[in-house]
Amino acid sequence: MRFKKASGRVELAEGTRNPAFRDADGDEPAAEHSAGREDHSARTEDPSAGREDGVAAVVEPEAAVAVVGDEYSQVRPYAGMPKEVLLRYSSQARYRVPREILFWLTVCCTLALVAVTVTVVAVSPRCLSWWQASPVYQVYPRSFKDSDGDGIGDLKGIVEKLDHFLYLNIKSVWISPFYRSPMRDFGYDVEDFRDIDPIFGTMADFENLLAEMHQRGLKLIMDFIPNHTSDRHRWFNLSRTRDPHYEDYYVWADCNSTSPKPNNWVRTVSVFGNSSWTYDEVRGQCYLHQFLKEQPDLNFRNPDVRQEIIDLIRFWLDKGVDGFRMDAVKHILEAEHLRDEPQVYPDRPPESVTTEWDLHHDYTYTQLGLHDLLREFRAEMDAYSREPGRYRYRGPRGRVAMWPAGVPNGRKLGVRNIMVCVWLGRFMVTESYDYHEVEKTMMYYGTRLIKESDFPFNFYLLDLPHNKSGAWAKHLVDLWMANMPLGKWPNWVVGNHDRSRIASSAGPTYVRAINMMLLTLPGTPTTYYGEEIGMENINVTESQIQDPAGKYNASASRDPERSPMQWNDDMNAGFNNKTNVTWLPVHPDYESVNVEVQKADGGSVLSQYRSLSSLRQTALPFLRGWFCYVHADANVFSYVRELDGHRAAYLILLNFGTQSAATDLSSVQELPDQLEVVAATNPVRDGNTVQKSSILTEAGEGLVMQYSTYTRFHPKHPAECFVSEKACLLETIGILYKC
Ligand SMILES: [Ca+2]
Ligand SMILES: [Ca+2]
Repeated sequence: MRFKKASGRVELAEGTRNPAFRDADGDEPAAEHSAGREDHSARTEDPSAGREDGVAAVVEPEAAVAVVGDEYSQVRPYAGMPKEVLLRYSSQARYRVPREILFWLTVCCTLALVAVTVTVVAVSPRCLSWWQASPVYQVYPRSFKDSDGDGIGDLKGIVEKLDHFLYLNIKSVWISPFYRSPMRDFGYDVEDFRDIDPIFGTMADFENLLAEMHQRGLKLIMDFIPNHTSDRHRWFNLSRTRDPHYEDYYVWADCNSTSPKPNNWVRTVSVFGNSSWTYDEVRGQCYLHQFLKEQPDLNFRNPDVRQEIIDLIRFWLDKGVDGFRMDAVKHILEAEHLRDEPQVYPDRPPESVTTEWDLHHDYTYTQLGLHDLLREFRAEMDAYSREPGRYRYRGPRGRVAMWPAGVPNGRKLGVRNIMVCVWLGRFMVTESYDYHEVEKTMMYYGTRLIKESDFPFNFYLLDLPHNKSGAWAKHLVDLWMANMPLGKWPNWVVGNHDRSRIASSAGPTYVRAINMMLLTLPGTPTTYYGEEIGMENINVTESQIQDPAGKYNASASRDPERSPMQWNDDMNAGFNNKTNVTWLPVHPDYESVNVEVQKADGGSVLSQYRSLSSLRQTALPFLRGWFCYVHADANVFSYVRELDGHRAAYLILLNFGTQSAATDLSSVQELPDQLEVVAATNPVRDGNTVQKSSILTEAGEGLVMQYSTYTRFHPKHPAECFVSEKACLLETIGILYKC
C-alpha cells in the first residue's frame, strides 16, 4: 500500500513515479491526460496556498492519476480520497453506468409520482363535508335534559347526553337558541347575542359543551337570529331614545297611538294583533316587527347593523362553533318605501286585512339585496375559516379528524376503500318557508360561482301526513329534486320545534317508514329530538300552555311538540331526575317509548334508526350514488340507490298508503328476480328474500333490499334519476373517481 494518512491528509508518494499508468476506463496511455494535467499543474503552482499550516500539498496531480494505474487497481474508493482520484474512479463505466441508471430511475419515479398525484386529484370526486356525511340532529335545549332539577333543560344536560349522538352515528348537532333572552319566544327573542341565558347555564358551560363535543368528534351548529332582537336588547333601548349611533338600528316610521299605522303590513295576527307595527311611547314612533311585538326588526339598510351582525358571527366563530342555522331569513329586509302590500282579495275593504294570508308580501319577504346580505355572511364565515390557525378541528386524542366518505357495506373500514377527507369549512343552513315558491327557496343555494347556504331547509316532507300515499310522497320528494340546482346537495326535514311531530300527524304506524325514507334519500336528513324513538305530541291543557303563540290562540301552540325528551322509564322520563318538575308535561307513553327501553330492543324504532344511519354512512350508494324513482302508486313509493362500478345496489320500497300492497316490479329489467331484505320496519323480515314480481308490504311498512349487479338503472332512465356529483367506484382497488 502506497497511501499514507498523516495529519488528516492523504499522501501519495511512490505512485508519482509509476510510468505504467493507463486510464482504467480505456487503457489509453497517460499522455491523453496530459492536457488536463496542465490545468492541474497550473492550479497547484503554489502548493502551500490555502493551507493554514503552510505545509506543501502532498498530493500532486500527476501522483493522483498515477494511483489508478495497474499498480493500484486493487485500491477502492473511500471517503477522504483526493478529489482527482475520485473523479477518475467515478468516470469508470462500472461506477458511472449504475449512477446514471439510478439518477434516471429517480427522475422517472418522481415524475410518475407527480403524474399519479395530479391524476388522482383531478379525477377524485369532491370530499364530502361533515354536514353531508352525517344527519343533523336538532336539540331543543329546554326539553333535552335538565341537569339541575329546575324543570328546564340546559347545556350541562346536553353534555350528559352527548354519547346518545354517537350511538346514533350522528356528528352534526343543531341546538336551538340559548342566548340571554326574556323568553317571550323561548330564545328567539335575543337580549344579548354574546351571552348565555342563565336558564341554560353560563358561557363557561357553553365552552365546556363545545369542547366536549369536539372531543367526541361532534359538530355544533348554532341557531342565529339576524332578523330581530328582543325589545330588551341594548340596541333597541338606545334606538328608542334616539342615541345618534343607534337611532336607525331598527325600522321606525311616523305614527302615533291613535292615528293609522304606517301601512297595512300584517304578520301572524294571532300573536300580536292586526299590524306589524307597534307604537313606542318613548320615541313617539312605530317600530316594525314581523314577529312578536317584543321582537323589533333590525334595519339591515344600516351598514352599522350589518357590521354588528358580522361581528356577532365572528364572536361565535372565535368560540369555535362549526356552523349556523339562519332563522327566518326571508324576513330580513323590507322595502324602504313602506307602501301597502297588495291584498289577496283586492275587492274587499282594507279593514278586512287582518292576517298575513290576506296580503301578498311583496314588500316584506325576500326583498332585493337579501341574498347579497346572506352571501356576505357566508363569505365572512369562509374567510374566517381560511385564516391561519383559526379553525382546527381536533378529533379524539387530538388527532385531526378524518371523515370516511363511505365504505361498501359489509366491509371493514380500511385504507383501501375509504375516501379520507379533512374538511374544515363552516356550515350554513337557512330557514325560509316558501311552500308555493320553490324557486325562491332554491335561491338560497347561491350560484355556481357564489356560495350562499350549504342548503336551505327542505320542509316539504312536513306535509307527508296530508295525503297518505306513495304518489304523494314521491311528489313531495320530487318538488325538491326537480327544482334543486345542478350539483347541489339535498336535505330533508320531517319535524322541528314549530311543527307537529310526524309520529302524531302521520300516526305511529308510519314512523319507521318515514325514518327509513329520511335516511335513504340522497342528501342530509334532519332529525328533531325524539323522532329517533317515535315520540308523539303531548296534550297541553290551557293552564299548561307555555308557548306565547298558544296563549293567543291555543290551536297555534307549539308546546305539544316540545315535551321533555324521554330517556328512560324513571321519574320525568329521566329528563329531570332530581325534582318532580318539568316545564311541560312528559308524554304519558314514556314508560314504553324511551331511549333505554328501545336500546334493549333490537327491533325498536331507535335500533332501526341507528342501523339505517349506519348503513347510510357506510354503504357508498347512499352517500355518493344515484337516486332513481322506480315506482309510485296509491300506496307504495319505491326508489333505487346505486353507484357505477359498485356491485351492491339498493331498492327501497315504502308503503305510505292505508292498505297492504303487493308491488310488481317485474317490468324493471335492471332488478334481479330476487332481492335480499337488509333492513325492514318489521324486524321479522330482516334477511328475507323477496321476489320482485310481488313485494308485499303492509301500510306503514318499509323495506331496504340489497341486490348485486353491474347493470345500472340510471342509464336507461335519465329522467327518473338524480345525482349531486357523478362518481364511480373502481371496485378492485376501492377508489372513487369522477366519471
Ligand atoms: Ca335546568
Ligand atoms: Ca326584517
